[in-house]
Amino acid sequence: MAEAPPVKRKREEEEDADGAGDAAAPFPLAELRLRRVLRESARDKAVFLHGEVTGPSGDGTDALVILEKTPFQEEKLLDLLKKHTKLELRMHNDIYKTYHLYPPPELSEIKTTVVYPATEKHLQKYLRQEVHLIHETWEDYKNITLPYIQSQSFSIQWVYNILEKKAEADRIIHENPDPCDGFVLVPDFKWNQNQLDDLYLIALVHRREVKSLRDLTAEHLPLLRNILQEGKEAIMKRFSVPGSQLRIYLHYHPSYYHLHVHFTALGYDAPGISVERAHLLTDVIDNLVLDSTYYQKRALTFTLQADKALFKLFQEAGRV
Ligand code: GTA
Repeated sequence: MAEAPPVKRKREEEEDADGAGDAAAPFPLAELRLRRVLRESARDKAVFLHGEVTGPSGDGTDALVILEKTPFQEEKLLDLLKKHTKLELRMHNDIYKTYHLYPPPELSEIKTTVVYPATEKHLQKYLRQEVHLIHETWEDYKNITLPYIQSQSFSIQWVYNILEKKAEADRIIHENPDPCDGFVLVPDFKWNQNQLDDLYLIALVHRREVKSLRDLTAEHLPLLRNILQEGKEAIMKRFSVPGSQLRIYLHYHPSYYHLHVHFTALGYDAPGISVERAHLLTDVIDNLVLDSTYYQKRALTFTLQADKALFKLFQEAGRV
């Protein structure tokens, strides 16, 4: 894929207005000019677009738009079969036939995620690129990674908005308000809550100084156990999905350096569940019980995109 052209930005990540007020304004989709397709995934049935909002509301501001076909909703299947407007034959051989079915608009929604204004880092994140495995020792973390994430990481204003009830307050599924061992559980951005097949929730901790797995010690065990126990109970209560059918894990590295835990349906291949990124919460708890400084000792393996500044720092240090 060609190198991304420079991106115009109206607002940088670092400008940390709480952004919660933007939610009311509808995104001007009709004024979007497509600049390029960053990535498409036949498997996920999703396409990641870089657009530019032109006209009075945008003035050339960059936007990231993700279009994604959603899973079938069982309760709407009858409507889909009965209300379809057109069934068009594509192929016929003996008893075998394939068709294209054209459903009415209300049964053919496309989940649309918008980041607007988008920074260059948002666009880079979704651009399909070559990836490499990095084996990060604790020394690498201290000398290379930590200074990098302290200066470069994505804004976590959206997390503070949730914790302070400035955004998504009506979506909270469960809260333990303890400032040290408490957290908020909300549906993840990626889940439209229409069906349980792709159930995805996220637990955001109240304390603000824990960036990632690397910061965890036995001191955080009460917090992690609360997330595991109360998160499972809340999901059972609200969605009737038992804990044995949930995949509960942390990402290393996460995109956002404020400790959070992912809860996804076990049967769902959510983005980011691969062995080089996901760490099961139960394993994390067990490791910390065995050794409080486990995550300050062991090397952690993850992937980095070849054009990421962090990858270049690892290369310069001769660690790739
Ligand atoms: N409720 O405002 C928010 C919000 N934001 C900004 C992010 N999240 C939010 N949730 C709520 N409100 O699961 C969620 C994200 C993510 C979690 C952060 O917070 O949806 P993370 O720090 O470990 O980072 O988790 P992660 O997993 O990289 O998150 P992100 O940003 O979603 O990246 C997803 C990766 O999955 C991308 O790199 C992309 O390659 C891939 N992907 C594949 N399909 C999709 C898809 N349909 N939508 C988004 N990403 C997809």
